[in-house]
Amino acid sequence: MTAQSNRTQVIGLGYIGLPTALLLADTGLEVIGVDVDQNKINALKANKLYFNEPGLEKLYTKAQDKKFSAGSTVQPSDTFVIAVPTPQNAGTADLTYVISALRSIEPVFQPGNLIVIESTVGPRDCVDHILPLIKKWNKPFLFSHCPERAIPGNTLHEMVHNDRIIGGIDEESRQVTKALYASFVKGNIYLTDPTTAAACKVMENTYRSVNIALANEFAKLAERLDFNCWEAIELANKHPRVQIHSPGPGVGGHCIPIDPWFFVREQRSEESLIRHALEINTKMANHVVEAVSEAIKLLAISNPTIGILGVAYKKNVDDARETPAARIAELFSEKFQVLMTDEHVKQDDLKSLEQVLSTCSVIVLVTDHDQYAEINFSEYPNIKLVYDTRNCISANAFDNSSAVHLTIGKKSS
Ligand code: SAJ
Repeated sequence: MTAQSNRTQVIGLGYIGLPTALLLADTGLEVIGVDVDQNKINALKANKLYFNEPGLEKLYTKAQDKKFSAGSTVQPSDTFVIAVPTPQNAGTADLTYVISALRSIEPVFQPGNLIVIESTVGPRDCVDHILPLIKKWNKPFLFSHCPERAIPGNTLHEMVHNDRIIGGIDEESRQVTKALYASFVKGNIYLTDPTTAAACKVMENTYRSVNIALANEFAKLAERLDFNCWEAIELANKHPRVQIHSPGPGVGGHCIPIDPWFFVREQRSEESLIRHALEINTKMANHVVEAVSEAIKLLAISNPTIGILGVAYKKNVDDARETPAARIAELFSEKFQVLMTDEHVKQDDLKSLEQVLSTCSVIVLVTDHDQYAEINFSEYPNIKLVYDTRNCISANAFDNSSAVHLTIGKKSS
């Protein structure tokens, strides 16, 4: 019973599925990308990509000369890679899309085919929910969970160079899946079972969430105790066993604010460090709004209009899922008029950067897109206060400007 991996189908052509499909196609494999969203298929057929990621366009152009095609129906294949969203639902991974992908595979599934789940799932989801469903088909199968570990903004590089963890149900599943991934992964490939693979993925994102929460606590302490948190973190990180993360306006994206809940839900005690970290990160939005509101009062800025720079959840990406900018804008809009800008993100309610800079009296930088480091505030005499949640605006940007410049994690003086 060996899947030949001659034809591979990638189900779900999003931030992970499309790059994975193209990397596989680049190795010469026949790859069919499938998505239920006809707009995505139409875009691909019209040679258009629907999200930006360094190197993706070039890879897509190359894939067209290879055996890559996109469509909306699942075809018979040796291998099916599922990379559909698993949103959080009451602390669990919502498996609706995974299950519907499996249902679309069922009619074309042949004995010995391989199914790989790339979507992030809870540690026991493969064993408790996904495998029982496949077993009902009564055909021998190979199965692995190979959680994606690439970061938006550097997806292709990380997909090729990061180590991968493959959790197969048996040795044959592990080896066949390893052969598939080894065709494009240059990092090490480690083999384990599906539950351990899923637990690793959730642990990785939990580690980051808790470490960011710690940095956020340090930032608030720095403001009380009058030290520069950014400098202190840089110096503390000179210690060979310390790696403190960066404070900020809170945490966004589809992983760090979500995946740790898969563990919290399994914890029997209310005293969860992981839950507390998630809450600390969410409440950074309140911290930002309180700090800015206090400064507005102190500086006696009347009728302030708040301009939010950056809506994406992190620098230089076009992804606004779970972004702290949304929470911050909502809190501000209870008291003030708010304008938002982000030239990476496509959203109807956004203004141009120039419009925000030339009309607002208070600027709150939420996302550290490169372009914001080049703003010269002396060109905008209307701006009275700038609050930087990422420590990315240098003092030079305020040469010949009378605006007050505050940074999270530094005491306001
Ligand atoms: N952030 C901070 N301080 C930091 C680092 C990040 O406030 O020191 C914020 C960011 O601004 C952003 C959020 O946290 O709002 C998350 O960004 P991120 O760059 O930490 O992570 P993601 O969500 O883009 O990608 C993560 C990655 N996981 C890890 O680094 C452990 C990526 O490798 C995973 O593939 C991805 O989650 C995922 O899909 O799980």
